[in-house]
Amino acid sequence: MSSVSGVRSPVAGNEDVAFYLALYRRMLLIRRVEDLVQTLFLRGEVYGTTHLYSGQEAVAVGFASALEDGDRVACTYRGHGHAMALGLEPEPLVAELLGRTTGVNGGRAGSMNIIDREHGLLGCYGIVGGSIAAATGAALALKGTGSVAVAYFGDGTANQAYFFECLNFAKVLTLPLVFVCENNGYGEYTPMADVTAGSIIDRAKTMEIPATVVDGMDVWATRAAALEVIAPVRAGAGPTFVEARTYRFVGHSRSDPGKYRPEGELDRWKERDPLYVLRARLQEEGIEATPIDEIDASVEAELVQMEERGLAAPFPEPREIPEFA
Ligand SMILES: Cc1ncc(C[n+]2csc(CCOP(=O)(O)OP(=O)(O)O)c2C)c(N)n1
Ligand SMILES: [Mg+2]
Repeated sequence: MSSVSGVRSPVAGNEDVAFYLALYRRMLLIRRVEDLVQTLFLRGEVYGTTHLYSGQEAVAVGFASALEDGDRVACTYRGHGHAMALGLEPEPLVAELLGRTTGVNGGRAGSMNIIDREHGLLGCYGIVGGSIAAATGAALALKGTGSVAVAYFGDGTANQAYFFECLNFAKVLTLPLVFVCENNGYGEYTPMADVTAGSIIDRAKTMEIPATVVDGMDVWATRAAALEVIAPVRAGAGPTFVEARTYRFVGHSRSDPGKYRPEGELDRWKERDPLYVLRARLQEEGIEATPIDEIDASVEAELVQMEERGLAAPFPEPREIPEFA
């Protein structure tokens, strides 16, 4: 797994100004790429469906910043942000969604099936719970190596059979597995509270898996939590579980306007937009506005280029469908 310069620093206390700014740039890139993807989707340029990550950036970026080469990650269909947080550049991601040969999977995977082995991404799984099962298998292979597997999944996934089976399996076999539940309050159009008995972390605790809740809108908090909980997993202590409280700023998928959400809820969460939270923190750390504004401008320029180049790239040739006996 090759690291993106500055975005990964898996040792606590090793951060410098360039590292903080790189975190900001990566979170902003994720947000703006998702805006672009939505625009392209509504223009009919994106094949298949999309599930955008806007609002949840601090989870993927905070956790990815604490990972090392050799770690493996499985995520859900809401995976564009995870792929970019791990180090995939936006251009091959956007080209993939446009179905072009320059896409990370040659234009044949699309939004829900992205794989990026170079950065440790095993896959984005359209089947709810698929990411947990894939990461559990990876953790089995990684046992004793010092590397960890990370399973990202949503709150709705915590009500699935896979969830309980994999937690149990990981605990009994002392697997190096980090469960990261991204609790955004909804599974499709259903409020999580209406369909979930008790607390999610208590489900892990009852299996004696250490479990903690973190503010998923604050990249400082997610990074600190990741550094703290992953260290013992790496050392062989077995699985750990984190529930990141977060919110998606857009609908579930495609052009869902999210009308099922109570009035004012979105605005309240937007007050804690992870980009604002990070910007404020950067200024507290003494970083001036100028380099941050420069990042904003450079991201906009990058977006224009990636759209132009993506749309100009060729589609893959159709291949013969193999015959099965
Ligand atoms: C096994 C399975 N059942 C149902 C679905 C349909 N489905 C797609 S997304 C989704 C909601 C999942 O919610 P959550 O786990 O909270 O993730 P979020 O979309 O909020 O990130 C459902 C039920 C599916 N893809 N796979
Ligand atoms: Mg959810």
